[in-house]
Parts: sequence; C-alpha cells; structure tokens
Amino acid sequence: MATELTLSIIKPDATKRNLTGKIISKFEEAGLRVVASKRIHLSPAQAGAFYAEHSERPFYAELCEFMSSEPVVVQVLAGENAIAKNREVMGATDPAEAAEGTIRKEFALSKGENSAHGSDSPESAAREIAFFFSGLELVG
Ligand code: RTP
Ligand code: MG
Repeated sequence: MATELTLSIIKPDATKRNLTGKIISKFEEAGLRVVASKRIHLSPAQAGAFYAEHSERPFYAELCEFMSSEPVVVQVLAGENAIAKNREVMGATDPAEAAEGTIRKEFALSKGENSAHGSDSPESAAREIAFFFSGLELVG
C-alpha cells in the first residue's frame, strides 16, 4: 500500500500538561512519521472553521472554546494506512471506552478534552492538511 498522509492535532488539554513529546512518541512507535509540525494558538473562529462539520452538534460551542483555549500542535503524519493507524493509536473518542495503551486511554481527561484529533477519511485528511499547511511545508 502507498504511503498515506493524515492530519493530527495535539489538543489544548495535552499541550497544557506538557504531554506533546509523549504523544508524538506513540505515533512514532506505531510507525508513523512526522512530516510537518507547528505549534499554534487557534482563535475560536479558526477552531469553528476547522470543526465546521460539527456545527449543528450540541457540543460545538464547547469544542470551539476548548480548541482555542491553549496552543495546539498540528502535524502531518505519514505512513502505510496512516489515517486508520493514527485513529487506532488515539483510541475511542471517550477515554472511558478507549483501549489500553492508546493516547486517549492514557492521557484524555474527558470525551471533550481528549488530547488528540485525527482525520477520519482520505477526504477529511486532504481538507484538514490543506487547512493548516502548504505543500512546501510537507517534508518527507
Ligand atoms: P476528532 O475529530 O477530534 O479526532 O475526534 P473523533 O473523530 O474521535 O470525534 P468526533 O465525533 O469527530 O468529535 C470531535 C470532537 O468533539 C469533541 N466531542 N465532545 N462532549 C461530547 O459529547 C463530545 N463529543 C465529541 C471531542 O473533542 C471530539 O474529539
Ligand atoms: Mg472526528
């Protein structure tokens, strides 16, 4: 299978608790490679635009507020089956349901403050990577 790209965000609850390195280690241990990375502080409007697909959901306002509360680390991860692999390493959205050894099981505080984001399909990955990075910033 060809190398796939996916967009990862280390969320505010994790950057705040200085867990960036531990989370990146989980990706690298799973065979994913960081090919682009930056630390940014999203505005509520930018967080809202990124999560626009959830704009009708009851948790949307809370999600936008949370995602703009502290800096985040946005990264492009590359590897075989990177989209599915990243989501496997993250674990279920709700840490109470996440498997042992996953990022959300080990680090997430709640279903909302759950430490990491990962693209959920090739279409989302393409859109989300373009949201944060130009092609020149992807360095394999
Ligand atoms: P993500 O998009 O961040 O990778 O997470 P996901 O696919 O596992 O979950 P999704 O359904 O796309 O939800 C996006 C994010 O919204 C927050 N959320 N809060 N309080 C709640 O019931 C609730 N449900 C979702 C989480 O931060 C979730 O990751
Ligand atoms: Mg999602």
